[in-house]
Amino acid sequence: MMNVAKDSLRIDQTRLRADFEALAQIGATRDGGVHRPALGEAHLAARAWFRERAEADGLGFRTDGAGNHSACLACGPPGAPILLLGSHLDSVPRGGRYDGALGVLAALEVLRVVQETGLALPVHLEAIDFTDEEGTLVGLLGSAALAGTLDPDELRQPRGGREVLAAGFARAGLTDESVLGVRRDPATLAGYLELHVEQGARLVDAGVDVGVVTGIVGYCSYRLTFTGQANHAGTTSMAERADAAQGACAFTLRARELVMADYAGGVVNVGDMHFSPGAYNIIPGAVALALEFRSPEAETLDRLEADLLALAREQAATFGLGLEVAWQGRCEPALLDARVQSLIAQAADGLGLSHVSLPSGAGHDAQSLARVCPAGMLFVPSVGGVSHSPDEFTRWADCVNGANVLLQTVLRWARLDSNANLTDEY
Ligand code: HGY
Ligand code: MN
Ligand code: MN
Repeated sequence: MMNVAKDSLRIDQTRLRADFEALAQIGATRDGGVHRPALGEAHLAARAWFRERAEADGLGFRTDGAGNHSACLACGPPGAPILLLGSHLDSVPRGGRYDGALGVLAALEVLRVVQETGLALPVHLEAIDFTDEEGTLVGLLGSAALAGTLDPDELRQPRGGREVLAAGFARAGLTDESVLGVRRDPATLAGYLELHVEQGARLVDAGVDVGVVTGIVGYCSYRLTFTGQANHAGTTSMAERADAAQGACAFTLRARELVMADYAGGVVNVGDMHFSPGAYNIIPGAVALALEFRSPEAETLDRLEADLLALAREQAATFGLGLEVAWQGRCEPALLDARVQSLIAQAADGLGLSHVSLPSGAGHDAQSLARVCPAGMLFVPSVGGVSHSPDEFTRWADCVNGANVLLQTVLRWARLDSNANLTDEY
């Protein structure tokens, strides 16, 4: 097929829409979102649906010891490297229907278009759904395992709790050993591409169709437990209290001040706080909080980590409290391959779509893959910039644009040379 014919190839948007609507019913919440935390029943049901679709479409299917699920198309010569396309089907608790799902479904659609047009490429294609991108358990679990960068300590003290992890592994038939054993030889990977909703408002505010992602933020998680003394809320004078809530809440407020004052481009979040014993009339003896902070640079992430832990110790001392600090994982920031960015931009140009280069403040599986192969990502606009919420919304025309850019980027990548090797002539 001539390149000009390939340039005219488009995804089947009716088929993609049918998949999108069907998938959104799995784990659907009444307010229009989805609740599919990693390796929970709804997530496993979504994976079963994905497998059914792949096999019904005549595609190959594979899964691995980390539970990653893939539709496969052997469209290259024997022994050809694999160009991975994908994202994740798990969601945050009570999240949106686009985050991750669009990328997996668009990847599946690209394989179907290549399959039905009978295109022979220098690479095989694989549409992958990575396990636990969202960090209900660990964060980027499946992609880090595949890249061989998963830290075993993150399975020993996962941010979602060891019990939750073990229950999820049991449901999915996984073990720590099976997860740690799935590393792919980078020589077998031509590269990785991911379509994702922006989860921010830059594209929609600028009226731009496509974001070409330049880099992805790094993030680190801690569980901090401020410990005081549970006591009677009525008979204990204010001066003699060892009130764990005071330390936890003062830390939360001052962490925000610190980052806003000293870390432009950094963010901090306390996403959960648990008081114990937890009653109106008991001074909290302990308060555990879930701390996450992010920066686009690894060195800045290190400094932010040191500053936040020092602040926690300071607030504990101020209120006469103990402090337990539990590291819960870290995902390194990543720059995405400039040559892949160029292919994405060319594909958008070829489709008459406007595009802009921008960094990602959200974490993505592409940051795992970027450690071992050329990786690229493209965004489509999020209306109102909302995400990790049932109100997450992307216009269907933008979803179709994103899937077509993904398809055209694959076709451009595949015509580079006989092995789809990226050259530096971009
Ligand atoms: O949390 C994130 O940044 C991503 O959505 N997992
Ligand atoms: Mn995502
Ligand atoms: Mn997400």
